[in-house]
Amino acid sequence: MTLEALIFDVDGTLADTERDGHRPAFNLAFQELGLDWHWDATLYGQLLAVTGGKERIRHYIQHHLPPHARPSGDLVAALHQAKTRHYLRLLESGAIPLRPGVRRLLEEARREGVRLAIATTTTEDNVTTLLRQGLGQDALGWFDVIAAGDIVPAKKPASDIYLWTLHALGLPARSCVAIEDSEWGLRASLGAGIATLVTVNGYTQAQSFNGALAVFSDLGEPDAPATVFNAPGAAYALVDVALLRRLTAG
Ligand code: XBP
Ligand code: MG
Repeated sequence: MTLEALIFDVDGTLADTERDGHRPAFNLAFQELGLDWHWDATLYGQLLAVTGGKERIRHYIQHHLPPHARPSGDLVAALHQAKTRHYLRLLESGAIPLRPGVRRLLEEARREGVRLAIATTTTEDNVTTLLRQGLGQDALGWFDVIAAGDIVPAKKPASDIYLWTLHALGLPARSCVAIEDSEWGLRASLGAGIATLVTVNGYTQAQSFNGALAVFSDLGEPDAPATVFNAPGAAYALVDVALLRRLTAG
């Protein structure tokens, strides 16, 4: 297999965005619309089983609120627009840095001629703002494809967003590697036939990652080696293009 492209998930992978980013943005939107709803970190961890912010709000209304407490009108679109506005403001404040090794691997891939793409459930605005904030204004040009949110009918763990990304890249799955953080994300990329490396975070570390190339704590930095979870003692402490080529050479 020749490695032609890396396809990155966003939330939890490029940055640890959920607990201290999306979650407070949801809570600010609830306040703004006069609702007494509050998603604490534990409840949010449960709600992350539903991908997509609009779908998550709808799930919360249907499964966590008694019938008499459910809003009469359909507030989902208005709530999600307000939440996205708050989330973008959080990103623009610089409050959410890229995870270890992300910039290093992206820059190395570019030097090595490995193409870059994004395949995410979140909105395109959220992605472009995170990339500009974390990598600089010209960062969008690093990516041949940015596939985000509602451009596909079904969100992860469905493989739609990865199949869309492969088509847009004009590449077969065997020429690509995906980087994900969650079980649902892994199922989506594997379902599209894409070899996938997982870097976990606080919300996903206990999930199952059968079929992953490898499971790491993060992508690692030379002065801050990563922990390899599914190959204890493995002699690699950071994820680089050479390792990805080695892991997919078989
Ligand atoms: C994670 C998601 C997203 C975010 C919230 O996406 O499931 O829905 O939690 O973002 P990823 P939105 O595929 O990057 O892990 O409110 O914009 O959906
Ligand atoms: Mg993710």
